[in-house]
Amino acid sequence: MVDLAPRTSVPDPTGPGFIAVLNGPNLNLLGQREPEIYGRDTLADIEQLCADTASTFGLDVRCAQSNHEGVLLDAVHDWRTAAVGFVVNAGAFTHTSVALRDALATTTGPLMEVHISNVHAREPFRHHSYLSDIAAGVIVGCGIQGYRFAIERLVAISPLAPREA
Ligand code: CA2
Repeated sequence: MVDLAPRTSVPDPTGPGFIAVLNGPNLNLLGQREPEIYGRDTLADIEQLCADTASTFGLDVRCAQSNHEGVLLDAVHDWRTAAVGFVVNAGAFTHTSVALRDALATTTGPLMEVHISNVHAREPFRHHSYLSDIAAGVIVGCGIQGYRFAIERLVAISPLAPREA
């Protein structure tokens, strides 16, 4: 049976603000295949890195990964007005999904698009993104460090981020 619940590994926070981290199809397989492209880190490593990075700014994370487009849409809808910002690696949906783009265009906080690999050095079909022109920034080819950079950038630019008094 297909499990349509998003995989979440970081519990919902009770704190004042959170960064939403969305990962798309097949990213649950990270660390198991194609290490020459994606490295050896796992999805759990990414989510822990995001939680650690966000915590340095007094923020929590809510993480979701799904292989189902509609599940990712539901996560965006659930968090779209509450999240300080979104870090999204939509995987192959980056190159195909107008629906995910339309959902992400409704968020209150900014969007950072992340790709572990340098999509521009790969096949031509990976060069187009339905998300890049609605994103505040795009980080490609930096491995899982890109997620950390994306959170640092969201904190710098989001009107919903905590500020020094
Ligand atoms: O580089 C990225 O982060 C991508 O978003 C990864 C997607 C790909 O479709 C995008 O073009 C670029 C694919 C993720 C697949 O992940 C796997 C992990 C391990 C083994 C096989 C696939």
